[in-house]
Amino acid sequence: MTGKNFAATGQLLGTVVAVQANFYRVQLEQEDGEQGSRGAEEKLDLNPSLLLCTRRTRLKKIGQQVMVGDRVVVEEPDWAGRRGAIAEVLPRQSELDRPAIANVNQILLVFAVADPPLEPYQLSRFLIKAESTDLDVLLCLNKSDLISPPEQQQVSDRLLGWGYEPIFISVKDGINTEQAARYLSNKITVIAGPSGVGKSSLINTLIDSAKLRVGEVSGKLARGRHTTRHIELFELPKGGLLADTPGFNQPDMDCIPEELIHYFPEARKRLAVASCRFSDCLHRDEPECAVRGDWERYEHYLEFLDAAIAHQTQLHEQADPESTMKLKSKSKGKGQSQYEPKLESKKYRRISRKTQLQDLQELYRDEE
Ligand SMILES: Nc1nc2c(ncn2[C@@H]2O[C@H](COP(=O)(O)OP(=O)(O)O)[C@@H](O)[C@H]2O)c(=O)[nH]1
Ligand SMILES: [Mg+2]
Ligand SMILES: [Zn+2]
Repeated sequence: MTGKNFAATGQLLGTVVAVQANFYRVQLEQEDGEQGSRGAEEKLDLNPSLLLCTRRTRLKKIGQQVMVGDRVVVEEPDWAGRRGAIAEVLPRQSELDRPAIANVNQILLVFAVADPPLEPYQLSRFLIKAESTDLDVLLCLNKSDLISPPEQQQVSDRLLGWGYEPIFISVKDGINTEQAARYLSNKITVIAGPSGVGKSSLINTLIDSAKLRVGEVSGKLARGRHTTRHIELFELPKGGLLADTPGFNQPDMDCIPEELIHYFPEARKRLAVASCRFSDCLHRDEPECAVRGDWERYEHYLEFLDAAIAHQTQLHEQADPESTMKLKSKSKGKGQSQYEPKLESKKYRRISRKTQLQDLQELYRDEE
């Protein structure tokens, strides 16, 4: 237990909750090993267990980065000036890329049932992106005050078919927000979803000190590709940390094409009881495929697969712009292994030639 470590070694342990230039804000752990939880009326700036820290030169020399979410050992605390130095970064349990946060336990996806309207395709994209992180995915549907109970039931049934059990909440009317909060305690959670669905409102309800601006279109301004986004973890009153992600608005389909299928719970269910004839099946028009079939999001799968393949192909072309030429002139003499990236994208291309059939299938579907 952390409390014992604290007593035995005299080490100060904490979690990096924000990075500002070369400074790290570190929330120290209480002696019982829990994150500090204090009265809601106490502002974060007055929090005595929050230290502004630098990174020890030794860490810089070994190239040890410090991320938001990292658990760190703090040395030489200056309690009056509330300063310290990060001497060590504990091994990470997980590492998210965008947003860059370590040790995240789960993703809380927030959508609204109305205003903005619930867009199945957009929701699907966010779900796939969330699933691709390998973290637990929690789905909250906000603004439930705007729809009737039968409408809510309809949405619920539909998403159950996708393999999800959403929590319907209303931040405005305080419906189920306590229930949602219980899922967050003592975990690091990243909140994601399109703008306007009530993410900032939810965070403000859960954490008084957060005071995020509601109705702010921060997403639009912060979406620029090279803008570094400020990431901050907010401490939940009952323990646990929560991060907003203004930059998570339009998830890219940058996953590995073969892995995409595993991000669909419906397909996972099918693959648990049957296998495709070919181990490298992409579940399009291959014979004896266990996945292809009559499930709602199969169309989404096909579209996302095309996007993922396009992304992969582009990556390989960037890595080796003259690959087509090289492959032609050298493939006779030398071993093929060095052209693997090229061959891989060629593999996808060969399959995607069959998209004609797929286009037909889509036409049929459109006509139905
Ligand atoms: N009707 C209704 N409106 C809400 C609810 N929660 C938030 N809103 C409104 O939705 C708008 C966007 O909220 P905001 O928290 O800024 O969304 P964000 O962009 O996801 O952070 C604001 O005008 C909020 O007042 C809710 O439960 N019901
Ligand atoms: Mg917001
Ligand atoms: Zn298959």
